[in-house]
Amino acid sequence: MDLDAVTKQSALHAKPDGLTLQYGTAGFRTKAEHLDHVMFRMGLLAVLRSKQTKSIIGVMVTASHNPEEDNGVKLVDPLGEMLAASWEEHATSLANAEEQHLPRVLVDISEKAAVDLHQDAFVVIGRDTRPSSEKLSQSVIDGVTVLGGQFHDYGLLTTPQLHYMVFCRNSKGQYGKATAEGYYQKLSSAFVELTKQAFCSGDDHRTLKVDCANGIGALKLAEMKHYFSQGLSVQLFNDGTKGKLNHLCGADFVKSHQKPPQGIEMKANERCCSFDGDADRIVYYYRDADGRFHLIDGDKIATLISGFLKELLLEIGDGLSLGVVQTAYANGSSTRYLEEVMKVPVYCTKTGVKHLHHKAQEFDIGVYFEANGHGTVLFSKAAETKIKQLAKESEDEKRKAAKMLESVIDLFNQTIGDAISDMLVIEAILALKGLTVQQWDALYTDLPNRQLKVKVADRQVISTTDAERQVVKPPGLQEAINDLVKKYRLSRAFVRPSGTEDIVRVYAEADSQENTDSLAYEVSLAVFQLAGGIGERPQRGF
Ligand code: NG1
Ligand code: ZN
Repeated sequence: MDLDAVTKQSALHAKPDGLTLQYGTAGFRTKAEHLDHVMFRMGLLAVLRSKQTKSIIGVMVTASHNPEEDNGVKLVDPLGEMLAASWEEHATSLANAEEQHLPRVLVDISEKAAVDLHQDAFVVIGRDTRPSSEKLSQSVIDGVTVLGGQFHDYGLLTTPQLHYMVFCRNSKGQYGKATAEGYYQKLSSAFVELTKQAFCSGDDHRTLKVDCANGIGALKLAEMKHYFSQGLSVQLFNDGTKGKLNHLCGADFVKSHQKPPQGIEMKANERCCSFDGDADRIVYYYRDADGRFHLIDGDKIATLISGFLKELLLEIGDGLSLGVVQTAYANGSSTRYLEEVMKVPVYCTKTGVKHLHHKAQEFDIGVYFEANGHGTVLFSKAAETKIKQLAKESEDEKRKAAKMLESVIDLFNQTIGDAISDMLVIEAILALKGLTVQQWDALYTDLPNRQLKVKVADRQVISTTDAERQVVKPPGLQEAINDLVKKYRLSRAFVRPSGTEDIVRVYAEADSQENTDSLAYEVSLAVFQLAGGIGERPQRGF
């Protein structure tokens, strides 16, 4: 390592004094103007990680569903997964090192992680459409090159596309071709194959309106839609030509406000969906004949997909295990429906896809979705081999099911939740089963629910257990929540410190929206009083 060169270059990407950041569930994320040094340093770190794993590493510049002024950065590990937990600590210490300590911290990390500094390094870089992203990704490149790493800059990509590129390159093309075209071809040919047998009842089934959150999803879907135009026609809204990224639109807005985005025309019973700013989340929705808005969130997506997979697994009858992984934010009705009606085992993990992903890997087929629409399906190597074998050899009905499963494997981006691949899987299932959006929605009725935020002086005063469903600290808070929950029917509430914002999140559900809102308000007040609330007291009414 040429530490003198690092010091010199680093001065051009100097760290503002006193700023400390944490590599959290979504990497580093804050206002774009505070991120230049972090980007440079993540370029350095990516080189070390690449040398250590003797593989290609990805760096994605995005702040996903957060406001346009924010930005962020995440590293992608060799198989397209999120950065290993032990390296999150290295990321944090490197990002927070004062200028003069930077060389020492680099040496420390190399020693601790036994990095072979003579190894070559290669880093691939992608970015979203934020105005700040281009410059910030240049800072990543500066970091990569000063440590002698090679790189390929893909420019604009969705987050899942970058994960795909990393995996393709490290699997030497076995997973697919590491180009945008390779991605489009892989997904759309699996979609076309899967929907071959669909009974198409008129145009209604085959058009979908997509709110692209004024983000990267619009550019990529516009490029891709010609590849599957026979099976599905997508109409893009909020394509970034006018509006601001994630502003009054996108999956996060629709899910948290439980209302349609601006900038999309919705006729009664039309199927619509929203992506988030980097296209790794998706939610569906429609307006009924009475004008009422219906949200179909990640829980109902997981239900549709796991129901379909369960049927195919019964058909092939090979004893492959299927499990669904959710978080505490999953609507209680979805958990009940999955367990009691569909008889699918359901597990709850902490918030953050890395936890869900990890748990899902315990099954032959693991379906995981956060309620906010971030999720995918993972197939174990053993399941994949078995399915591919059955698709070749077994008798007719079995073979048909195995072939469909084979397409599903290709259609899901196996590395991370991907709005585009989720969308294509959902559209294929709806077409194959001849389901309308209303019929899908009617699988179960969501319990009314509400999410609120409370500002506290230090959100770390709250600690939780039982996959974040119970508070252990501060004393008295869980008892207070228990007493409030007892006042309502079908009720549930929990609180946890956010991993991405400086707030505490409150979640409540109950038998009516009015009761849910009261419960959410009362729990917020308990948090404010018992966990050091600051600023304005929570108010009743929304
Ligand atoms: P935090 O801020 O820790 O609640 C949010 C989402 C997560 C996940 C991360 C990463 C909710 C309630 N929380 O985390 O599910 O998506 O952002 O983007 O939706
Ligand atoms: Zn996202």
